[in-house]
Amino acid sequence: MQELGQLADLPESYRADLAAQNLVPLWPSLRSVLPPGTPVRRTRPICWPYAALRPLLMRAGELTPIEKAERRVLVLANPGHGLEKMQASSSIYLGMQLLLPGEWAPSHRHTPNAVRMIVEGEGAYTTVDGEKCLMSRGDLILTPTGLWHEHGHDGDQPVVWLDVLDLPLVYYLEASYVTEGKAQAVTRDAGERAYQRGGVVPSPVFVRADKSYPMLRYPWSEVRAALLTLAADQPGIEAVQVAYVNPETGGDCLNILGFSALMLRPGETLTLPARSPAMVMHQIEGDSEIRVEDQRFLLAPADTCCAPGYVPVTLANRSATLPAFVFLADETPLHKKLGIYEVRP
Ligand code: GTQ
Repeated sequence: MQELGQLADLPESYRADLAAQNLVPLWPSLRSVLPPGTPVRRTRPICWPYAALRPLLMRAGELTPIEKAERRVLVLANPGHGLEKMQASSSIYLGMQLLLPGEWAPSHRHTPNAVRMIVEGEGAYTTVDGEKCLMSRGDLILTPTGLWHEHGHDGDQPVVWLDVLDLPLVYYLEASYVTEGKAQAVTRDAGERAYQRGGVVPSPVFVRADKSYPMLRYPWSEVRAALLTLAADQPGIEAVQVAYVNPETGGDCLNILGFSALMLRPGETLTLPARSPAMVMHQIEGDSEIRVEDQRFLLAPADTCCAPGYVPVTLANRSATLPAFVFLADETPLHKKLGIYEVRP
C-alpha cells in the first residue's frame, strides 16, 4: 500500500491557512480512518468478575441513597475506550444496578433502548409501558426506546441486575435524552403470557397486534427450558442457542442490539467465527472459559465480559457434567441494518 504524505510535509503557513478556514487535508489521516483489511477497535477484551464488583455495589448502597442516585449503577467501562466514556464497546453500555428493599427508582423514558438481565434477588419489578414485570434471576426485561419505566422493590434482600443499553451509539448520534414522568398505573397485561406458546399469537377477530414491542419480559424458566429441549431433541446441532425475538415478527426484539442465550453442553467447546459486531457475555449458570485474542476469562455465575468485533471467540464449559448458560448481547441488528455485518471464515 502506497505511503502517503504527512502533515509535517506541508508548509506551516499552508497548514495555518487551512485551519483558519476549518479545512483539513485528508491524506495524512486517510490510513487511520480507512485502515487496510481490519478496522481499528478500541474495544478490548475485558472481564468484570461479580465477586469484585458486588461489594463495591453494596457499598454504593450505603454511600448513596436512591434519591441521590435515581439509578444506583456501577458502569462496566472498557478502558480501551477510556473509563469516563462509560462504554463496554462502541455501541454497548453495561451497568450493574442495585435496588434495596423498599426503594423506588422513579419513572422516566429515554431515547436509548435498554434491557435488564436479572442477576440476584427476588421481589423487585420494573413497570414498563404500564406492564409490571417481575424480576427473577436470568429474566430478560426490555425497556425499548421511548417507553416509560420505573423500578420498585417489595422484597427483603438487595436486588441486582445488569443493564445493557445502546446509550454510546445514541449519545454519539446526539440523540440521547430523558423525560421525567409520574408513577405509572399498571394497564397492560403480561406479554410473556399472551405469547407463551411458540407458533401461535393473539389474533382477536383476525387482527394481529401492531405493537412494536409485544413482549417485554422473557422469563428465564422458559428460555432455560427451550435450551434444554433443543439440546435433547437435536444432539447434532452446532450450537444450542436461542435468540430473543419479537414474537409478532420473528425479528430482533430491539432495533439496535441483539440478544441470545447459549447453552454449553457438558464439556462442550464452541468457537464463534470472527464477526463484525462486538459482543458481551454474561454467565447465568455454570462455569465457562472464554478465550478472546490473548485473553482467557474464567466466568463464574454473574460474571460479565466483552469481546471486540472481527475476532473469533471461544466459549468452553468448564464442567464435564453440568450445562453452562451464557447470555449474549451484541451489535448484530445495527450492523445488519447498516449493511456492514460480516462473518469471516
Ligand atoms: O434503569 O432506567 O444503567 O436510565 C442507565 C440509565 C439504567 C434505568 C442505566 C438508565 C437506567
